[in-house]
Amino acid sequence: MEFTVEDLKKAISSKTLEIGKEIVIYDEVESTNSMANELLKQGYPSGTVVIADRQIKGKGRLGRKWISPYGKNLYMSIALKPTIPPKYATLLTLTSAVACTTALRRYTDIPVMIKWPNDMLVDDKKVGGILTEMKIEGEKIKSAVVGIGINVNMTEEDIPEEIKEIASSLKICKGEEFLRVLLAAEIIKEFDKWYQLLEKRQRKTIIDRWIQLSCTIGRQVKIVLSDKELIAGAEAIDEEGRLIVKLSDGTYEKISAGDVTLLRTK
Ligand code: BT5
Repeated sequence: MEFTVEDLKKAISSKTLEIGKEIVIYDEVESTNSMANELLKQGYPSGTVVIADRQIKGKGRLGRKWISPYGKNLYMSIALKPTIPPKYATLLTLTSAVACTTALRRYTDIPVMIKWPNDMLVDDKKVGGILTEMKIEGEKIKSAVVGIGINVNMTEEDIPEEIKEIASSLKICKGEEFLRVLLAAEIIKEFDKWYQLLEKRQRKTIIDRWIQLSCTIGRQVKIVLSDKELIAGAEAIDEEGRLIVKLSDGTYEKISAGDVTLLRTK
């Protein structure tokens, strides 16, 4: 990795309250999410950040893979012990998307948008994704790991055929390279701020900001659920972070997990 923990801490400069108190950087891991989980088990505190230069088994949602070439992108996980009730679990992903998107916009000036629940898009192509994994015990979230993958300096040639149609990178969007250390620092600072709001139950502030940054609300979408497919209008987000959609017969459904494809522009 071209930067050290000290470099990153210097770039963060301000004192974050919780996120980044401990930072561990690896050259190569199977998945930063799995490693963050492992560190939590070993007693590392909530807010520990894990970064790697390459992932051998980078994970997407639902057993999918996250393509993680060496030295180009940001692969980062944040280990947490949230105090929010499990019913607000989806909100942790939305909070993370708000933090990452705000940080990306500030550092790159690219108009990154969020697609519900976890994609960061530029011109409808994916430049980043978030994978939240949780351990729930009874009525409590025992631990959570938020994994953040951002395509930073990948070129068109670096993008494998299987995702060429759907993926992009900050470099492709803007025509210049970005420093991963500065991007990681921005994300950590924003994450600290938004995560505190979540912990303080400021759900409306988070959801309002999410809606401002979203390219999902107001669009016609296709939703693939485990048992069916729906075509509907994306109308709103409820206070648990679920997507409220209006079907052609005028009825509404609340979606808490599923894949969304955007069908028409606003
Ligand atoms: C996600 O899943 O978007 C979550 C990605 C989270 C990755 C981070 S990296 C650090 C941390 N450690 C991990 O092991 N994971 C997290 P999902 O919505 O399921 O999207 C996965 C799909 O996106 C794949 O099936 C591909 O179609 C596509 N994809 C895979 N790699 C990609 C990439 N680098 N850029 C854009 N799209 C990609």
